[in-house]
Amino acid sequence: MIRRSQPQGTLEGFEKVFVPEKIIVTGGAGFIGSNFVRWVIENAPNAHVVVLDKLTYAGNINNLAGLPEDRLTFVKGDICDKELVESLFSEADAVVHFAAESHNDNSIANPDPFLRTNVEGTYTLLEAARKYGVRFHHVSTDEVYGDLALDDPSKFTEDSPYRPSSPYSSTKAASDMLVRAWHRTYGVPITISNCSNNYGAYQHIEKFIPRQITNILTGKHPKLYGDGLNVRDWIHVEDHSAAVWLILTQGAIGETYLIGADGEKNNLDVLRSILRNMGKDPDDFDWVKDRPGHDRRYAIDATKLKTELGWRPIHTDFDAGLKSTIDWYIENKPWWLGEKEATEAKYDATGH
Ligand code: NAD
Ligand code: TDX
Repeated sequence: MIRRSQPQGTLEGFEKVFVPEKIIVTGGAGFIGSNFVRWVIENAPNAHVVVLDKLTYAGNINNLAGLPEDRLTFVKGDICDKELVESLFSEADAVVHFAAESHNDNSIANPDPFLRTNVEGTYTLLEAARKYGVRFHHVSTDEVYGDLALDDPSKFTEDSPYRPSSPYSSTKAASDMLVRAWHRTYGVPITISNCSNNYGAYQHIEKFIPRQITNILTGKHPKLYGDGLNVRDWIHVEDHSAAVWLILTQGAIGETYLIGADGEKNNLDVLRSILRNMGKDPDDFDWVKDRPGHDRRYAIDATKLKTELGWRPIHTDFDAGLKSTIDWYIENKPWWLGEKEATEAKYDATGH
């Protein structure tokens, strides 16, 4: 049964579980978006998914290959295209908004598309949600909270202050603020999630883990920034997808939930695990110059998501998840090989 959300945006008078029948997934041809689409098709048999994706360098239509055509509609387009967005929203119950420029290093080299897609794009979607009363789940990042010191015992919570460091994270922070304001001022029925670093299949090879795996597979040295001691809180992408679905369907309107799986590891340890799992010498990598403004440590306290919505991660063995991710890149060479040269050329230009 469709529970169409109302502009007042409270759960009052509504059933506890929101069951959308037609969901727009922006950025559904990207890494996490396509995983979420697969997750919905496998786990929500009554839902029809409409993917809206511009197919930038990071989007790949093949990420959705093999999914049933009667459950999925693909629309190639820009989230900044108001007319297109309105035509899709006029027929949808919910939107799950993944589309973004997502890579910190790219944002440092050229912030322009980050402002446009992450800020103006989110604004365009919010206006359409306001017009058509569409439930809006905004997918964001823990990077909006800045970073923590290595010796700080605390973790990010929903109450941590916003302190973004990079052009990427500041545009994501701006988008979170827009979403909150559209809820408070116009009553758009929103939820927000801020997740930690994802890993798994279909992740673009510009990102840390797949870059190192594919460097090894093409005879290049892995590259480690700075002193290698920066900590990221790793979560398997399937655990992220399950959490987003839970928040969309059972989260309280207007609320923010942090998503993380207690996966803190420093980059040096992750790289050595990759090298070990691929039968290489654990010191066989290059130290390269640090990222400007490089966040030191991220760590998520997911207590709210666990206690209020009962979420638990399934992929709790990082080494097992890493092994299956390595296997995926070995088995799916045609998926990434054509991108490798251009991706490394971008890094060469910045000394990374
Ligand atoms: P990605 O770069 O792999 O995919 C982004 C997708 O958005 C691509 O398919 C791209 O074509 C599409 N896109 C970009 N600009 C668009 C536009 N203007 N209109 C329509 N589509 C457009 O990103 P990802 O790693 O899958 O991240 C997805 C979302 O999750 C982002 O919002 C990101 O901020 C957030 N997030 C990512 C992580 C992570 O570890 N990767 C962690 C937390 C949150
Ligand atoms: O070659 C590399 N060597 C290296 O040491 C690359 C590409 C990265 N790094 C370091 C930088 C970071 O400390 O590894 C860490 C992870 O880097 P990225 O994969 O670029 O991720 P990060 O900057 O942490 O951001 C990611 O997590 C949060 C996603 O890209 C964001 O979209 C998400 O919001």
